[in-house]
Amino acid sequence: MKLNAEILNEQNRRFIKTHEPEYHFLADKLEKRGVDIKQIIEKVQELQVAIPSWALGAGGTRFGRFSYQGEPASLEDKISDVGLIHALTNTAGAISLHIPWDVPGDVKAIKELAASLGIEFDAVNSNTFQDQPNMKKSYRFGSLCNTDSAVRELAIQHNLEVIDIGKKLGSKSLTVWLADGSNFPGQHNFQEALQNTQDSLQHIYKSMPDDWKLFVEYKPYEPNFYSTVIQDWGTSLMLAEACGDRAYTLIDLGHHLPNTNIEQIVATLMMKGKLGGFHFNDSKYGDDDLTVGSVKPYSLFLIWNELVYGMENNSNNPIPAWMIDASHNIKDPLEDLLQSLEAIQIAYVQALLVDQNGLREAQRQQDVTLSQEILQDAFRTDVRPLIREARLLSNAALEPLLTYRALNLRGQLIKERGSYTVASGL
Ligand code: PSV
Ligand code: MN
Ligand code: MN
Repeated sequence: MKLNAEILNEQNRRFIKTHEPEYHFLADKLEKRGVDIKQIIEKVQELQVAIPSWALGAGGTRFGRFSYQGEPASLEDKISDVGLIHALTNTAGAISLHIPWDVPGDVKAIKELAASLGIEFDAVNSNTFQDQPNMKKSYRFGSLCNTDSAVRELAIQHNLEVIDIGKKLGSKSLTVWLADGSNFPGQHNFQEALQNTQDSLQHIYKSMPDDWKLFVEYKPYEPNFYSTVIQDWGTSLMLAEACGDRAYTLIDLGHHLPNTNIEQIVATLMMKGKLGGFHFNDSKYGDDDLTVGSVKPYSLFLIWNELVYGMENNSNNPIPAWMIDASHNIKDPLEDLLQSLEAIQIAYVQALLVDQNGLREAQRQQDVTLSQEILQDAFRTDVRPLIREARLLSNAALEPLLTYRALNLRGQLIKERGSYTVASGL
């Protein structure tokens, strides 16, 4: 199923009368303050967030999984789902694949399909947290960290195969998230596990094409509950530095212990030019993978504030590869992704509205109250009319979620794919 400009224009006509006065009111107000509206709209139009192939079906917990009707059953289905979200929002112009879940059959056809929908291939992800059929050795006790060199070699070879697949599709980066860790004190020699991981990552890094980046993701716990080899940003940064210039740390918002100051981690990594990848989601307790912005929108804004500051001031840091890494247990995955994309855009635009000069001056004057006021003033601005305008100018939907529902897109997917479906890879 494909959406075209005609269908979207027709839908947009329903909302334009409400949108126009709201947009002009906000634009006038901000322009009077010296905000360059055109530039903000262009920035919104440029922001593209990759959708992970594993977020297009219903996720689950260890207690069960409730299938969502019309789920994608193949890589082609997943790409066309991302195409729908991208057509509605003009913000999801990339897909991130997980191997071996998404091994492409006909590479040429897959590339053509993606190109026809304006979708690029973002980072490819390796999977050494599950054993695959007919594997000679098991990842039960870890992969790149394993005490058994034969297991490490298997895991390294898998990463090299993932790079090969990515090369064929046009990806330019590899994300490594490891489940490696220990469940009980005494199980690991911490130093040996870290050293093995570093040696393995260096091997993978050296095998990457010269124009590729390596993203090293960290996570403090789960699936191992005593220790994780790459537990935090410091360990990830150390490993990235040991690999080389094109290795970076990847932040996943759910991969922190409660109350960690993530915005400060963003600032630290960007100052060092080492923030390469970014996974959005939200959480109340741990790696909950909830809809972005659904629980802690102010934290998301503070994080974006540091991202914007870093993008403007740290030219040594590449623009991070943005991705949503969420799991949809009870909502329609596509609706959930639409909500996440909008939450990302809202926090981004609010951060763009921060009066940076005023804030620097207030900080110099040590005016704590004013500093807080400046941040909160931006956060409390309803920026949705600007985001709608950006979508309108990109021929996307003024109201993606309402349009998705009005066109009964899920109903159409169910008609095409069936009512009981299991997304491939889950
Ligand atoms: C596991 O925690 C995880 O959610 C990581 O965030 C990875 O990015 C993702 O799975 C895919 O491997
Ligand atoms: Mn992640
Ligand atoms: Mn995670």
